[in-house]
Amino acid sequence: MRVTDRTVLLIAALTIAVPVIGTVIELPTDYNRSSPWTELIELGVANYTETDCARTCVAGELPRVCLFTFVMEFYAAMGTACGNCSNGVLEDCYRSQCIPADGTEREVMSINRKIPGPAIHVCKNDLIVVNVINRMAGADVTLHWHGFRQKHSQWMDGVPYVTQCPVGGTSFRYIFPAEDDGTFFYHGHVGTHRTNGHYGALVVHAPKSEEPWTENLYSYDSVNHTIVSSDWMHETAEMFFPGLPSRQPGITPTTILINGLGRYYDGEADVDLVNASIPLATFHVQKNFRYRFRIINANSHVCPFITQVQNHSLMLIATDGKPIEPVTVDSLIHYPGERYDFVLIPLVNVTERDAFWIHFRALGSCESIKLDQYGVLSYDTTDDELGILPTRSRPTVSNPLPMGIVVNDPNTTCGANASRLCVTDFRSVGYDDADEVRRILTAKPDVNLIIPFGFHSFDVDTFHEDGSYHPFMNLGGENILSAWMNNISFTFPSSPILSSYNSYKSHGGYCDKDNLPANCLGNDDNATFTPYCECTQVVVLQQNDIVQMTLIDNVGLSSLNHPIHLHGFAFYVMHIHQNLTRDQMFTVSEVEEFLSTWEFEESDEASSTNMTVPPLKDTISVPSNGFVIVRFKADNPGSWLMHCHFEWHMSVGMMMVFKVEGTVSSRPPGFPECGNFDLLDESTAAAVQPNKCINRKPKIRSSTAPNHGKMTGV
Ligand SMILES: *[C@@H]1O[C@H](CO)[C@@H](O)[C@H](O)[C@H]1NC(C)=O
Ligand SMILES: *[C@@H]1O[C@H](CO)[C@@H](O)[C@H](O)[C@H]1NC(C)=O
Ligand SMILES: *[C@@H]1O[C@H](CO)[C@@H](O)[C@H](O)[C@H]1NC(C)=O
Ligand SMILES: *[C@@H]1O[C@H](CO)[C@@H](O)[C@H](O)[C@H]1NC(C)=O
Ligand SMILES: *[C@@H]1O[C@H](CO)[C@@H](O)[C@H](O)[C@H]1NC(C)=O
Ligand SMILES: *[C@@H]1O[C@H](CO)[C@@H](O)[C@H](O)[C@H]1NC(C)=O
Ligand SMILES: *[C@@H]1O[C@H](CO)[C@@H](O)[C@H](O)[C@H]1NC(C)=O
Ligand SMILES: *[C@@H]1O[C@H](CO)[C@@H](O)[C@H](O)[C@H]1NC(C)=O
Ligand SMILES: *[C@@H]1O[C@H](CO)[C@@H](O)[C@H](O)[C@H]1NC(C)=O
Ligand SMILES: *[C@@H]1O[C@H](CO)[C@@H](O)[C@H](O)[C@H]1NC(C)=O
Ligand SMILES: *[C@@H]1O[C@H](CO)[C@@H](O)[C@H](O)[C@H]1NC(C)=O
Ligand SMILES: *[C@@H]1O[C@H](CO)[C@@H](O)[C@H](O)[C@H]1NC(C)=O
Ligand SMILES: [Cu+2]
Repeated sequence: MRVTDRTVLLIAALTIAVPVIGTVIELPTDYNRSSPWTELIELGVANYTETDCARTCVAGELPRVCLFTFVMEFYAAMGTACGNCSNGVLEDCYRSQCIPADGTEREVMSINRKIPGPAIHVCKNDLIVVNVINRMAGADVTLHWHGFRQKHSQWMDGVPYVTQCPVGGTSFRYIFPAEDDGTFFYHGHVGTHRTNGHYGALVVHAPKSEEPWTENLYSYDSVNHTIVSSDWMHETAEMFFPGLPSRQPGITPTTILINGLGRYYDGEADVDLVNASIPLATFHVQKNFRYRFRIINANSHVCPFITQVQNHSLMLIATDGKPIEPVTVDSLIHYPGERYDFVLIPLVNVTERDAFWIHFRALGSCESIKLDQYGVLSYDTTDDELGILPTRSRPTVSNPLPMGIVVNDPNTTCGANASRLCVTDFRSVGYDDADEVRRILTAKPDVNLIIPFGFHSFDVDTFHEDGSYHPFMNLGGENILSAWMNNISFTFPSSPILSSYNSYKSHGGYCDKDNLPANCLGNDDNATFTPYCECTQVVVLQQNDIVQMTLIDNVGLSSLNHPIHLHGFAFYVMHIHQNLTRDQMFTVSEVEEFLSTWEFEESDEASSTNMTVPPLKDTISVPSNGFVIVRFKADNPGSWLMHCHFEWHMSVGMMMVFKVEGTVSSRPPGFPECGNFDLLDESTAAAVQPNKCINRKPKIRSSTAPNHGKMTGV
């Protein structure tokens, strides 16, 4: 980079600093990413509980060991640590063990007595070490590092029974390198723990000089400008899993939290329901500077959020951690599991200590319950100034900010309206090997997967036949649903697929749509009558296959866009298809017909050095009744889950696993094992077949288009 006075000034201003106290442990640049524990033992890392890593990243600097200790507990929001927080003493709400949430006392699952859990900020190539200590009696845990591909650490993906055994009343040390920079997050991957508070920010910063944009887009990338949104309930999520028939509306959030803070509003009447004076998430900026914000959607429920900053435009520069050509918008709609980075376009002439509302609204099926929340953007103030509230008029659900240019409007046909953008309107920047990218985008795929997903609606009488124990959620009344991909509702095996694949396989432990267990036979593409099928769906991919995958929403509801998340990879989003006038799902054969003539369109000017490269994402919202085409190269051997990121849908089987052949990094020494025990079965514990259903051949009537009535929380 050419150094001018201006860049010197900007570099000087650039900080991701938190106070540098405590321990710094550096690693050789060429540490072995596949088995770093040898080096860690030599460095005496086990002697420490945490080290400092949040810093301004500098090219050529030695990577560090970033050590965290996460203690997981059952704990209380608005508990004794909160002092007089409920009486308006704001400082008390910020006490280190106080979880104010929305001011309502409830039991939560916490990490280090915080919600969100401690934020992890590291530099690219650092080694992240998280010692998880589970103090929650009766609850297994794992942590997933959402968006990390774990290419040299496949064992550390944190999916129970896919990459590891869940952690009971013990501890587990996650060790993995930060190979890609970008905005990620971590969250519990067992049960509905994420909904109860097990999530937090995970950001890998890169040296400014290694950023892919030709222009200098911003001056500050602060740890204090990370926005983690979540949906919150006043009872533990387990209260609603599988669900209570008398609770209407079904399974639905009560409050929106921003960085764990929010007021419990009645959005319709626009009144504060607890008067707890909970502080709002506040973001401080200085006039005339540009700030990089990172927004993480950690929601569990089905409602997307729209985020708007009063009077400000947002220049989007990355999605799911991957850089894009900047696109300036006014409203950003985001789904669970997605991340967006934006540069806040500053106003030229704000008044002294001006402040603006940041407005979050829940859309989709939450529109009827009028759910919204606020953050504050504050000019010329410092991080220790509490209780700043804008004096400007506050946007509300019924009187929101103008929409302007919107990303991810669920009511649009992609490409049809210049003020309604889809992620397919974004362009990747910063790829290394142009020829390889072109091949992934345009070659005839080695594997062409067409994967419908949907719900299975049970009839109450057959559902409750003796000996029948199907996993389900109850959305209120007699609305009993399970979920599937490829018509198969996923069940976890009893020991991790990554370590037990061969022994399970030899006992017929896995299934796919061409190899179904006996209780699933009769399965076909008949959209109106599909027998319910439950097994461990594992689709095998050869190493380096170019995979084209088309995900079809066969749920059959309007305004419910499922965010599908793939572990282990980022995929190119090639095409998003939705026909709003059709109001009917696409069948597999219709999609096959579409694909037979569809081709990815390169721009005319494209050359091997200047291509139209679609965005890389790991979570894609599939429009209701539509489909999405993605492509990726299966260059990461391992066992990788793909699932809907709505917590309840995943919990009832909207999941499947890709087993990518090839050599996985060596199994960490002492890696824990688990499995069934059956004294009377000759096969070993690990080989106990998950598909041996005890229920009789099902006589279940089903429909892929269940009647939801007016239920909110699908
Ligand atoms: C972030 O905020 C904290 C107070 O909440 C403050 O101590 C710290 O200096 C801030 N960091 C930066 C980089 O502004
Ligand atoms: C790194 O560790 C892996 C696993 O133990 C080993 O196979 C590989 O040879 C090591 N690489 C180097 C460069 O030492
Ligand atoms: C770690 O602690 C052990 C036991 O106290 C000690 O023997 C060892 O020297 C320590 N290692 C380092 C690198 O500090
Ligand atoms: C709350 O405030 C009152 C009055 O200032 C004080 O007496 C009391 O000790 C405080 N309680 C806590 C838990 O800090
Ligand atoms: C909150 O305060 C307002 C105004 O002081 C009052 O009308 C309302 O009843 C209070 N709400 C609760 C839940 O205490
Ligand atoms: C903010 O937006 C409102 C409504 O569009 C407008 O009236 C006002 O002038 C704007 N203020 C600033 C400082 O841009
Ligand atoms: C900035 O100030 C000028 C002069 O006072 C005014 O005309 C203009 O509308 C202001 N811009 C905004 C965005 O408020
Ligand atoms: C989408 O359309 C529905 C039905 O007209 C409407 O209720 C909803 O508000 C729209 N959503 C958005 C984000 O505009
Ligand atoms: C684009 O969508 C917006 C909002 O729905 C609408 O007001 C506008 O007319 C549309 N423009 C075109 C060209 O269809
Ligand atoms: C689909 O299911 C219906 C209802 O049971 C049945 O009549 C029809 O023959 C099935 N179609 C196929 C192709 O299996
Ligand atoms: C959308 O669906 C309608 C009704 O089925 C059909 O007439 C129309 O051709 C479709 N449009 C596109 C672009 O496929
Ligand atoms: C690359 O393509 C864009 C349009 O897609 C064009 O504006 C630009 O000039 C091209 N750059 C080069 C170096 O060819
Ligand atoms: Cu879903």
